[in-house]
Amino acid sequence: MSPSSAKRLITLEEFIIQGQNRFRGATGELSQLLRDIGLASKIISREVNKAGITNILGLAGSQNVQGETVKKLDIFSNDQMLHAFARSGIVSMVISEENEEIIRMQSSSGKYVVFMDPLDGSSNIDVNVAIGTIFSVFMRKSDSEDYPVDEDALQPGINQVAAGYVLYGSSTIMVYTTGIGVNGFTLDPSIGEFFLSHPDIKIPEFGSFYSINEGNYNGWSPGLKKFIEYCKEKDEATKRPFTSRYIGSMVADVQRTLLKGGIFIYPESIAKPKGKLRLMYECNPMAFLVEQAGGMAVDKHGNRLLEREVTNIHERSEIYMGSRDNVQLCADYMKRYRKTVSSGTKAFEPAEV
Ligand code: AHM
Ligand code: MG
Repeated sequence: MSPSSAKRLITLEEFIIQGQNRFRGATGELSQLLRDIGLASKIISREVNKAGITNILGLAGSQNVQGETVKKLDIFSNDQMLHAFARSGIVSMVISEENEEIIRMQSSSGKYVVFMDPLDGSSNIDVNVAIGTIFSVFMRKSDSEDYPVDEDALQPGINQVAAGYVLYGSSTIMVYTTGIGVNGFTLDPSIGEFFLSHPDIKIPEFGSFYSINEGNYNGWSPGLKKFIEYCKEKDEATKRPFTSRYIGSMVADVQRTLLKGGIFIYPESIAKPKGKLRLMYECNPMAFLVEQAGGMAVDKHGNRLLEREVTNIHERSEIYMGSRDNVQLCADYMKRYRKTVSSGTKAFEPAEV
């Protein structure tokens, strides 16, 4: 095979630089930030892959063979991401699932604010199930000469300038958007390089999968119950029953939904009136990705999730996201049934906590 006929592989670095060159006057700072995340995720991927063997070599909290204290993987991942953001001095604040407070970086002039869940689904580590890192990037509103203020972090999802995830699954894949489509890069661990493997991801308009924790069925709204019953009914014309798939690791469930279509739901319920997932570092970045791939993400009223006002950096939100047809149908069910019950005797209104 001549060199010219060999398939030309594009690395994450090259792709980021090509993207940057398309914008005249781009400073390259966002590109740097994405490269930093790429590097941190390679280090996390290496540790995640060692997790099983680490159990043999030393449990978290104990000392490993080099005499170092073994850290829990979610703490390790948090540290790696924070180091990455500290390195280039372009991030002024980080909000992490692992830290109650906003982390103010030394470079207070950095123009970006990053939200992250450094290792989502970490309860799945012990059973070798896929887990992931989620990130969401905003531009701060205050002047970079001043210290960043809390309001810089409290922005609606629509203001995100980049978002993505890294899935540590059967292979490690980084999927991100900067608002011009969604692209995925698979890590070749033998040379430590991410290559473009999923260019311009488009979610199917319809998919025959539904993904939700059905153990919580009794606490759902009547409309959601009806929608899930619809998914299970037999009807060849509409390809039902749909297939149920739920990993319980958001990054993995979203990755399948993006590639194969369908709907992923973590709803409000009687036990969890605001759902479980966090708006700023779980729901918003995934909503941005799915919209950029041509899909939809809404709240329980069918409103666009990215427009939700935020009052607390760690607040929770319900999420209904995926293929347009599936999400629209689910939203229609919830609206239709809400009307019926509210005009009747009893409306579903889970109590606020
Ligand atoms: P975590 O941030 O504590 O890991 O929890 C988030 C995870 C998501 O990855 C997943 O979608 C969800 O929790 C599953 O929750 P449940 O077990 O209630 O279905
Ligand atoms: Mg999480």
